[in-house]
Amino acid sequence: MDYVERVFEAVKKRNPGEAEFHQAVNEVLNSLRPVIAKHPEYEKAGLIERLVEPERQIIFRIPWQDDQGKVHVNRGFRVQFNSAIGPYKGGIRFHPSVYLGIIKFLGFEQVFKNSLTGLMMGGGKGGSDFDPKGKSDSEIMRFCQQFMNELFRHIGADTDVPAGDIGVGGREVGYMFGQWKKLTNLFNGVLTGKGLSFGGSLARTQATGYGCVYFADEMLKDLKTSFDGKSVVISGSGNVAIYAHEKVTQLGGKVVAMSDSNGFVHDPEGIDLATVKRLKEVEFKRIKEYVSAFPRATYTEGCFGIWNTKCDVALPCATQNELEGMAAETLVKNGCIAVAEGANMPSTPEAVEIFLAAGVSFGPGKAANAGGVSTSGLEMAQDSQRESWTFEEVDMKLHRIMVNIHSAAKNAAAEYGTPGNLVNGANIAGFIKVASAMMAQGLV
Ligand code: NDP
Ligand code: 2IT
Repeated sequence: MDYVERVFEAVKKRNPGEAEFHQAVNEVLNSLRPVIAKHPEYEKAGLIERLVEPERQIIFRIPWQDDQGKVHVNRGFRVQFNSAIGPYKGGIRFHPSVYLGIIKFLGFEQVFKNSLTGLMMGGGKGGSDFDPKGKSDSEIMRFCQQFMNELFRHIGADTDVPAGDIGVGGREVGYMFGQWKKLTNLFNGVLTGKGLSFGGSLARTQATGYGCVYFADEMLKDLKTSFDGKSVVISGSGNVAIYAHEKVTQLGGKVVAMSDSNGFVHDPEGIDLATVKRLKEVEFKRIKEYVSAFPRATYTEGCFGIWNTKCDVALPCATQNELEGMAAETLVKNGCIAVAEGANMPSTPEAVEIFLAAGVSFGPGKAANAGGVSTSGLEMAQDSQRESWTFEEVDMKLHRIMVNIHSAAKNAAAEYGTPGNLVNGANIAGFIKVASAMMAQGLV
């Protein structure tokens, strides 16, 4: 067994039952082989063993009362994975599937993603197995307050800066910020994704979706083409999916299918974004309702079928492991030329293999969806300066960051012997900065 294999075996043994965490670690470690081979000092310093072990993991009880007065107990998590290059930074997810393995996979990915942005941010992630679906506004508020009643002692503007993720958007960040302020008597940039009236950044709402499309646009440029006239399938219909749709449409593409966890809609004329925004951002309804507004569209039960829709570009923007091997084969067969991941780890390892083998341009999540956390970094900068930049200014910086991430991943892929493989490139480019900071800071 070589060094990488030994570390991976130890990860599986030490973190039993955490399949998503194993999957994320395995992919990164495999990419890093040529870098590790060039740097024997890493093994001496136990660098990879340290890289795969979170600096701190916090698990806590969240008791809360529903509108009927019934008591519920959920579990809260914050995994502070790596602070070598900046304060821990990463979102909070509220979804019933959340357990330690999900938060650890997300925190691990975040370390490399945040490094790729070029900003001063370490990696972390948090969340709860709380299910926000069907909850009243006051239940959501009470839950967020109770979540913060424990989290506040572990975070801080220069320590750990949470944000949103699945099930956590502007409303939840607002409630958490309010409770943080109440508990600490501080007003600072401890959370990002805040409302514009209390330190939020313009373009943060759009950032992940826009950033993913900016990244995909760079991939298409390498294929000597663009979004103009392309048909695009976007899974999900949440924050990332909606703003990916908006940017694809601005660039001349046509989004023909979108989904939620229940099923997907196909509209050959192009999905009307205003209708999706109304259904999802205002009325909190299911994507199925789209066909009431547009009878020309069809609804299919089950979210996995969306990848059977013929398209030129696929943007998985819902959740982990939502695009499996068979779906990848279908996409390839139907002539898909590029896949950029708006979600975190949406393609299974088998699907990634299929895309790479078929020569489909593939942009992995930690690079393609880094626009969200990049703009969070820009929000932190604005908060520190007590300033707010215009939408155009933030969007321009976001665009520049995405172009830079694409070229960093592309260059690293070529330098380490796998030209065009943005999976290897993103993992290597993200790792190099973190590794050099960890080496410089000694055994801590
Ligand atoms: P939202 O909560 O706004 O939307 C999530 C969307 O994905 C919904 O349409 C949801 O459907 C669907 N979805 C969630 N879980 C599942 C599931 N288990 N199976 C099928 N569909 C599911 O979240 P975001 O848009 O913010 O996040 C989407 C993805 O993007 C996640 O992987 C997240 O980690 C990633 N990401 C988000 C960033 C951000 O800034 N928000 C930044 C970078 C990455 P339903 O409503 O039915 O649950
Ligand atoms: O996965 C992610 O990068 C996010 N959910 C955004 C994190 C952030 O801190 O903005």
